[in-house]
Amino acid sequence: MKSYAAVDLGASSGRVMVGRVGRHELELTEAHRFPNRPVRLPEGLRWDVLALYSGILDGLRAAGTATGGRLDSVGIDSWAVDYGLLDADGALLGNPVHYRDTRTEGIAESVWATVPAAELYAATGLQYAPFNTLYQLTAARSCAQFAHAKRLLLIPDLMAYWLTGEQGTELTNASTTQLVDPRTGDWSYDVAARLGIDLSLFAPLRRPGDPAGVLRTEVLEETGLTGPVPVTAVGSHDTASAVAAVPATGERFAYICTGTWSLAGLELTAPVLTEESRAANFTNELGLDGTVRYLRNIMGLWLLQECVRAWGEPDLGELLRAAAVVPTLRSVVDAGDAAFLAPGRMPERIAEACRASGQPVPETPAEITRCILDSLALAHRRAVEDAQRLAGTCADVVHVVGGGVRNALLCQLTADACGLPVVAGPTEAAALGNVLVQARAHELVGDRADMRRLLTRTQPLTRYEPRGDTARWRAAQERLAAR
Ligand code: LFR
Repeated sequence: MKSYAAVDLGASSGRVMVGRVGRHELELTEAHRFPNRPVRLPEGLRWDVLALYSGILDGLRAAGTATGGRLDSVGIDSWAVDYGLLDADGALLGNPVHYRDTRTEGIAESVWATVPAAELYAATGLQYAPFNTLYQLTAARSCAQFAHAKRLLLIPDLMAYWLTGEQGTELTNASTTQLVDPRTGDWSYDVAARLGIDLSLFAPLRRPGDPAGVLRTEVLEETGLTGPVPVTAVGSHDTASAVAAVPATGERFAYICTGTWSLAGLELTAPVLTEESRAANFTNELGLDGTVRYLRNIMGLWLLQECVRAWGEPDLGELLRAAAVVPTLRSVVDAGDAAFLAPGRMPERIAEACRASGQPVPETPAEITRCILDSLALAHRRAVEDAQRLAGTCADVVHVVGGGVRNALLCQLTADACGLPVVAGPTEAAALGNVLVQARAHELVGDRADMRRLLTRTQPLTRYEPRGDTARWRAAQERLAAR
């Protein structure tokens, strides 16, 4: 058995997990979990990357305690699109900007004046989201800091740089910048040139499985680990790692990676770059082995997390039990609406959206929670259906992975809405995908199908059969579209 550390940074917490892998074994345990608290500064919403880095060091120390100081490798994944800028000495210039910061408002229009949105989609296959790195970079260009920037490292690559001293740009995450051509897996040189973006800001591309340096001596001292400890590039976009850990047994599956976001779609072998796909705002992000993660971003459990925060953190189990007995589909909101992106006042914003669309206004926390879960299930249905239509494929099963696996009501409603069985699990999909890519680099597992077989054999999964017929969900979808 070999031991791998998976560093998995999410929008609200980070964790270091230890994966023990053998030819027929896969065990995952949590070594350390730490909060990820964005900070609101006068200049805007920022990530506290030093706290994250400290959390990683604490986590590696804890991982070492669990494995007798030996790790066969370390892999890092995180949310996408955000980055740190380095100066000519390799020092970080300022605090990385949070993708929920408002600095990109109105920026997309200025980009589209140079490269029309349709051309941008045909070249990069990326959904429109205000936070795509391309728009962030366009907004950043007028800042004093940017004049001193010599290098841009995406968040997992920044952490890897601090751990190893080596710089690289991991491809699955690079594909979320909107500067990569999903057909070639290389930069979109034409888009970058037309928009005046200097691609030499980025370190050379590396792919999941590539070596990414070894832990620096100081890191070994701080963590008590015995060197050398290699760092391996994984699918450093958390969603790429999570999709790699979807325990599918065949080809005809859809997936929903749940957590702060719901990322719902298909694994394809080639991008879908049609105008219809652009209009439906589907994205073509890159996955393992040249696959395409053809999916739509849905606001996800963020909607509930923000409400729970506003309500002073009530007991979640009780809240979900109360929500389960609220009638289905009383009122729904568009869970894909970017109007819900920014933090704050979420219960009020949801109530306002229901009022504005002439539906019953949910009032109690249970009613609002039910409105959110019904809305998510409906958005899941729409995404799974649209993805199949746009890609011309068929799914027989929906795999739900990530934090939402723990939410049985959401899983059942998703099965009901999609009219397909849902297989829920694993919860820690991103960390498992991260570990499996490291194990594959050491030839402990074979291809993607082999990785998935190992997951199916070792991870607890729950199956939800669809209840009732989907007509009421279809009707709710039509009502929402008509508003
Ligand atoms: C999920 C995720 C999504 C990405 C969003 C912002 O954690 O990585 O895939 O669209 O965060 O980076």
